[in-house]
Amino acid sequence: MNAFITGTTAGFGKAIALRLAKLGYNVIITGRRKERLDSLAETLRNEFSVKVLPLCFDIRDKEACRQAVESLPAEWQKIDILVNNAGLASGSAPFNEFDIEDWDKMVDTNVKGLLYISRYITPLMVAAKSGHIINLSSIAGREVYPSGNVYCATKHAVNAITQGMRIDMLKHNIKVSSISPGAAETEFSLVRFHGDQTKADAVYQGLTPLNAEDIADAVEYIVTRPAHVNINDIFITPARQANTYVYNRTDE
Ligand code: NDP
Ligand code: 8X3
Repeated sequence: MNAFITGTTAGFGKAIALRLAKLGYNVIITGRRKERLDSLAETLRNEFSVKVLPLCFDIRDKEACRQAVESLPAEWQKIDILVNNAGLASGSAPFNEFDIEDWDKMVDTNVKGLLYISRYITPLMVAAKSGHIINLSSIAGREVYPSGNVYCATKHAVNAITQGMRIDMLKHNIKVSSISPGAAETEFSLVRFHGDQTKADAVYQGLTPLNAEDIADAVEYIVTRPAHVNINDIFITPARQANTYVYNRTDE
């Protein structure tokens, strides 16, 4: 069984790759940071004795996505699970002040990158008459919060794409699921705030956020259901989070 996971050099994607390897899947791991990919590949091979194929490319590059999928060796061409995880928030500002380059990054990665990879991989799943696609959405796909404008729009788009995929893939025996996490401590906030650690830390101040293992747990639950069951979405937040702006920040 093979799994293709995008964005495995950090956060959720890395934890998901480790978890799926633990479950016995051979894993195709992707991201832009080659050293991290190579190091993860070594860990996966040593710890779980699975096959690993690291592919280093920028998911915003349509041609690179096409090449990554079309150059898969024969033994990797049956993709049982695709986890569309690579994504980011870039910047936080009111709509009228937001850096347009940051908007481009988010739309190009979270929406267009997800579309490219999925468009190239779904024909392989259709040919195999089986497969499971898991899209990383967010609480931001359900709500919109101040200065979250386009990040929230990209995750709303992910939800629409997930529903569209589910309809069109149904007759091909391909399951489509999503996971919608609330605040989780990964490199996400550091990336959003362009490397400002103080601003990133403030996001999680006074509460125990979700961690990457919590999301790997959700993936494990989704992929271990019986054949007749599809989990449409798992909406998961820290216990101290009610929505995108109401937190109980009372931890020491
Ligand atoms: P991280 O920043 O820790 O990891 C993001 C991963 O995405 C990295 O491996 C990064 O790899 C990859 N990535 C980003 N841009 C590109 C690109 N252009 N091409 C290829 N890979 C890319 O974030 P998280 O693990 O937290 O986020 C994973 C997903 O979960 C995202 O879609 C995010 O929107 C979503 N999410 C996160 C939440 C959170 O609070 N953390 C909550 C809800 C959803 P590299 O830089 O090496 O390319
Ligand atoms: C990440 C969670 O609330 O920062 O998708 O948008 S949030």
